[in-house]
Amino acid sequence: MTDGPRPAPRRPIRRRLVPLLAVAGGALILGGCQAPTFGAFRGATTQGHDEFKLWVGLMIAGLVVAAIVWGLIFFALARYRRRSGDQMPRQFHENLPIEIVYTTIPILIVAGIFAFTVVTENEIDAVSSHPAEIVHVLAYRWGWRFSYYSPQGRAQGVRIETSAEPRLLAQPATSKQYPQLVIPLGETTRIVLNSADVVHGFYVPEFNFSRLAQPGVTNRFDFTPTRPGVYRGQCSTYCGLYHSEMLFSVRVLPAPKFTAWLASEQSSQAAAAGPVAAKTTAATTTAAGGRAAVETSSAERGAGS
Ligand SMILES: [Cu+2]
Repeated sequence: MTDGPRPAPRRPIRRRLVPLLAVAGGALILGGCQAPTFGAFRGATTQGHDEFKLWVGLMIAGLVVAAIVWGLIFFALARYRRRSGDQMPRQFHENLPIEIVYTTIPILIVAGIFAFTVVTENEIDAVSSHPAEIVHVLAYRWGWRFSYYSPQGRAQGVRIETSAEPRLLAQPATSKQYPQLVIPLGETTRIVLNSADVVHGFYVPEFNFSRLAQPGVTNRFDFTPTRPGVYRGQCSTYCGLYHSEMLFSVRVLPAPKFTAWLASEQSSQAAAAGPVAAKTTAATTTAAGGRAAVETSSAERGAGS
């Protein structure tokens, strides 16, 4: 008789491990029905919700992979731990089937992530041929201008813009110090985004959406809000001294209220400012007119819908 390696108790460990993995995997899969947000917003637009679903899917896929990897590591640690009387185990250099498996599986995972990402990005970037409203957004140092256009591209005489002098206000983005983009609930608003000077970023966290505002480039995208409310927005690309003051908010109103708001803005802005209507949203309105005139960029004028 030899005193070779003691046969390990295979059955008991496997029996205990299989139900454990099944319970953990089942909890993860069932947990997907009421998925946690994993730090993201659920998305207050249809586009933002698509982004949220992709994010949650990737996080769950990552956790499943992590669970399998950790499970195999701990299984190997427990199953093949050193025991008294052990001898050097059999040594070998390669195992072709295992190498094929551990090369193929990651390739399939990455291909799957790529496919889901492309499909989701295409959904988010798709622009409707019949938007209910068109808003030209002009970013400039250091503010925003929102100009409203009809679906046919006619200016509606409503303009909301930053009017406070550039200085460190350090207020919340939803404060009245900053401009507010108002859009209708459940309808598609086309945003036509430009920059008058340097690269800025148009970012609304609760829409799970950010896009660069670039001089000489027009970016178009749609928002279809699903929840009324007020959402903060900010410049997401460092653009200079008062970058932190490039704040704004988005208010989503039910469609009838939006129509009423637009009509009241049209009449009040026409009465207040004559041919060039501009709404001032801050208490400090002094230099706003001058800055607006300087910053009416050719970019915005050239940006058709
Ligand atoms: Cu900026």
